[in-house]
Amino acid sequence: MTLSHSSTSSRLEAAFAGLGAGALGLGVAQGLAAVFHATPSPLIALGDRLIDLTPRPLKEWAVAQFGTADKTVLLGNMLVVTALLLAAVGIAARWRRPLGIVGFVVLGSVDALALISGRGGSDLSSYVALVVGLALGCAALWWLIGQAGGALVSEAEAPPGFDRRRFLLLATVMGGAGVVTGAGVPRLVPAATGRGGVVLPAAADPAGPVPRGADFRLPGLTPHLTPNDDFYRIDIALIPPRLNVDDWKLRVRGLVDEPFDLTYRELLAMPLVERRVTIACVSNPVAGEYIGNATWLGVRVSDVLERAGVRAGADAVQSRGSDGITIGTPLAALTDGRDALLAIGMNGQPLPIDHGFPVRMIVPGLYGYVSATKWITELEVTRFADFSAYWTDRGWAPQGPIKTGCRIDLPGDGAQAGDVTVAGVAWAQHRGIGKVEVRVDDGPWQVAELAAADGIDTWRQWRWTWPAEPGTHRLQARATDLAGATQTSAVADVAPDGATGYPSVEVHIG
Ligand SMILES: Nc1nc2c(c(=O)[nH]1)N[C@H]1C(S)=C(S)[C@@H](COP(=O)(O)O)O[C@H]1N2
Ligand SMILES: [Mo]
Repeated sequence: MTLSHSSTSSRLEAAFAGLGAGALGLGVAQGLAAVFHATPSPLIALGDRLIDLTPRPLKEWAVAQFGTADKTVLLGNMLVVTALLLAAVGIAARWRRPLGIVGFVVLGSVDALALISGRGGSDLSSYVALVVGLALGCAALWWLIGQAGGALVSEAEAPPGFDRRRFLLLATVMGGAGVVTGAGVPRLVPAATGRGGVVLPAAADPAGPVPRGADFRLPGLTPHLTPNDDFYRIDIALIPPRLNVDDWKLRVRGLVDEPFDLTYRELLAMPLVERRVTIACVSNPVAGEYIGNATWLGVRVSDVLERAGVRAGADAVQSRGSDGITIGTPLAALTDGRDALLAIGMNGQPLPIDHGFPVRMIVPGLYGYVSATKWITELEVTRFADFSAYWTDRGWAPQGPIKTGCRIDLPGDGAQAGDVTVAGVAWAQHRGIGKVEVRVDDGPWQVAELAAADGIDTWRQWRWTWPAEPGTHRLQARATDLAGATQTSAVADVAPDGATGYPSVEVHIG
């Protein structure tokens, strides 16, 4: 007796074979890349290229739709499309086995192209991981299809002894092994060599306690210090690079007398400074959430530059992150006495991986895209005329001082007529906040009470008691810096150098 086998179900088995063998190859490639510390890994190389090639309107739409989850959405879509392609290769292999190999090699070549054209060049070990994964995937597919004998190839008859369930199980185990390797190994690697082993030395120059009265501690009002887990994350890395401190070094080069490499251990041996600094993203819309305040521990960038000896004629530092980004910062902002840091600590913890472990730059007064390089690997002293940084190539301004701004956090929903607390935060990094005013329904500006100042590099809370009447009202606020300059009312979009306009909220008083 022969088992009759419909062509649709054998197509399904072939799809499973492509999926299982492909997932095995891809997973092993990802796992190997993690073991080699290869950047980028084959999958990330592809994601990075997709991010770089996304036109700005589509990117802005994605950020508006998904916020900082945009990368998770992209990764999910990539995985679904990849799975469909692998299944299609399986179906092709059902017809002619060599076609399966051709299919996998084509997919591997697309990935190799992503590695070749990648942001900062790719490690040799990235290619090795890709080739090993590809070879394994091809071998696995060849073997699997062979296991089915003619069952997948001829439409009518399965060979004696073909066990359909066993076949599907084999494909599933293969795919499962790939997923476990690809997702699991990268998580194990840094645990051995990375962040868990770091003990932060004490600061030679500590930040001191937050001044009394800097935080009104009102429920619903943004706290003065942003906990690490609540801190916004913005970067071009599909998955944050997992660097380890033993391999990390900072190359200091360019227009300097003596280029040198700095290891993590050497960095920690330099004088450590601790400062509270509020950083913000140029993509933060008026009243947006892409701003946060933390205590940073690190070494002054100027100490590192001094050791190299900056030559005359330089006006910029181009830094690189291991995700391939390049960031251009005015040399003056790194050497004019403000606390520009190569930070290793955030709120008493080693930098979280999402926020740049092991080392990032923090510069008071500048938007992140021109200053806050995470996973930093290089400082190149140069001239603005001689390079163009990642975001400058995409239409953003080469220089990005943070614009004075503020946000209204309170009142929330459900306020009742009577005395209502209106409160929020205001910032003018490295100039300091001198005044915040509020107005109701385009009435006269009312001066708000300011919380105690915590230096000029952090935001400042403010509050105002509003004798509120029932109905719907519009509240607006505006901030003025210590030099007396008030934020502009002119409405501007985030591109090319930061949004402006007064924050405005509508509130319903019961
Ligand atoms: N390596 C790297 N560093 C980076 C970026 C990036 O994409 N890659 N983005 C910058 C931008 S645009 C901002 S706003 C800040 C955000 O820092 P955070 O994610 O720690 O809040 O990091 C900056 N540093
Ligand atoms: Mo940013």
